[in-house]
Amino acid sequence: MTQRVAVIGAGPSGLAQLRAFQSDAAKGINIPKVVCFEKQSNWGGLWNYTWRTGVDEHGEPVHGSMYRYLWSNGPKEGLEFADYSFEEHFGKQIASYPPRAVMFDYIQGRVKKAGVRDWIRFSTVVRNVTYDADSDKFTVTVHDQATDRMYSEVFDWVVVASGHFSTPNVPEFPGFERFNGRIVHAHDFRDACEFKDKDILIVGTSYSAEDIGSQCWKYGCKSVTVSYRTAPMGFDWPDNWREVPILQRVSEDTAFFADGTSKRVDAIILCTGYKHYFPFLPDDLRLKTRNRLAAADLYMGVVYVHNPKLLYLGMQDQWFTFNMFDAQAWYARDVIMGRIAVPDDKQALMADVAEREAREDAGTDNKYAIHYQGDYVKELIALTDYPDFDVDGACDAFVEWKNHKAENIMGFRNNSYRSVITGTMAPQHHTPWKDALDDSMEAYLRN
Ligand code: FAD
Ligand code: NA7
Repeated sequence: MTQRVAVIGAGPSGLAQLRAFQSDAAKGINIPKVVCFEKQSNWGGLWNYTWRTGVDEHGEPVHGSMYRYLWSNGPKEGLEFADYSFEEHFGKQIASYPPRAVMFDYIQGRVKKAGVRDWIRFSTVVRNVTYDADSDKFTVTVHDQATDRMYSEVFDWVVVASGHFSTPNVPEFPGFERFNGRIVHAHDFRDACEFKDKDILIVGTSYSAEDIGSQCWKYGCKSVTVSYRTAPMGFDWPDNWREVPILQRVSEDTAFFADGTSKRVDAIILCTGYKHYFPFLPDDLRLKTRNRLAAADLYMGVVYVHNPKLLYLGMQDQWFTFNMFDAQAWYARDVIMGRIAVPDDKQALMADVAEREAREDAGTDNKYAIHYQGDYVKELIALTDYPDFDVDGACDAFVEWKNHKAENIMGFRNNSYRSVITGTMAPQHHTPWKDALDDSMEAYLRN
């Protein structure tokens, strides 16, 4: 009997899984029946931009957290697919921090070439997954929104690739109920022009805080105040930026901070991160982890220790993205194909997780964290036929990127790096990021 594999989600991780199986099929190897369920009407995951917030056209929570004008927040040289370079896709080398539309086009290019679109059932939400120990099979129940029909199918393996930057973590601060302006989480932020000429308060100090604040600055907000819980970001911000300690309360129009200072603000943007949230998984299958490099309960960062026929992709916090999802997907494929044996001993699986956590916890700086995740990618690709590439070179690009940010936070995207896949140096973009208000693909590729 042909084995059946369910893949939940057709974002970069789920698409990596399809491509991994297709690359075996292209060599004439018999592969399982792979069915990918995707709740959106198109692929690309977070990169499939939507203007919608709240619920989608069917009443489902909107998956998208990306906004207009988003440019890659790290150099593309750190995420390039080893089997499909930017040069192959665009016919030339392009600058290093592509806007969202350019990235989306690149992601699509590889899977169009692989011809896997008809493996995906679009507008189909996974509602429930159960595992039956007697049959050693999963039952996956889905809702096909196009026909408004629910049905169930049985699978031997389930790969969860539903992402973890879509369900916002939304803290409440005293006075929110009477604040007169807009209070919005980063998940629902779409267009920086909304905040033109406004004084904005940002809560949080990680990627969303830095980038949404920078977007609003670029598109003409009046001032940015960033409230930190642990430590300020500490960049050399423009004159109309300020970093202040944690928000304590707000009145109708003013925010009050832990150092006794206050600021009149028009809007509050909560850049307070996301929750791993799997409403379709019961207790025995549901991953519970913080957003960290060594995700809890995943052997080799992929295999669920409490049920090794359940695999998770992309659940780690991310320096590496697309190429790490690939490394994981190729590994997951080879586990499913029986080429890689997972120890039949839960203690051994949990010991692997504990070792990864301890090694992550031993780190003290970004460089350590970058190499930690780079080493993980190397560990995985050494086990499969995913094309080997210079992972240390990609780590170097990330370290350089961090240095460029420290040098000039509003100018780091003007730098370029060398591809570790093709060896070609990226050209410098024709317009500095802060002046490039038109970030369409046509405008970006004009180099
Ligand atoms: P996702 O892209 O989230 O895709 C998951 C898919 O699963 C979605 O298509 C979703 O619709 C589907 N799905 C979810 N639940 C169900 C269900 N129940 N049934 C069916 N389908 C379901 N990474 C970078 O490399 N560079 C960047 O510049 C960058 N910027 C980012 C900016 C923002 C604002 C955010 C939030 C993330 C950013 N990332 C960036 C990281 C991002 O996580 C990855 O690039 C990538 O999108 C993760 O891929 P994924 O497939 O794991 O998850
Ligand atoms: P992150 O990286 O998880 O960061 C969350 C931030 O929110 C972080 O600075 C936290 O502060 C802060 N936070 C969380 N809860 C609170 C409360 N209650 N009060 C104040 N501050 C809080 O999420 P991002 O959205 O920035 O990034 C996620 C992905 O999106 C990332 O991979 C990018 O590619 C885009 P802390 O430092 O813990 O004190």
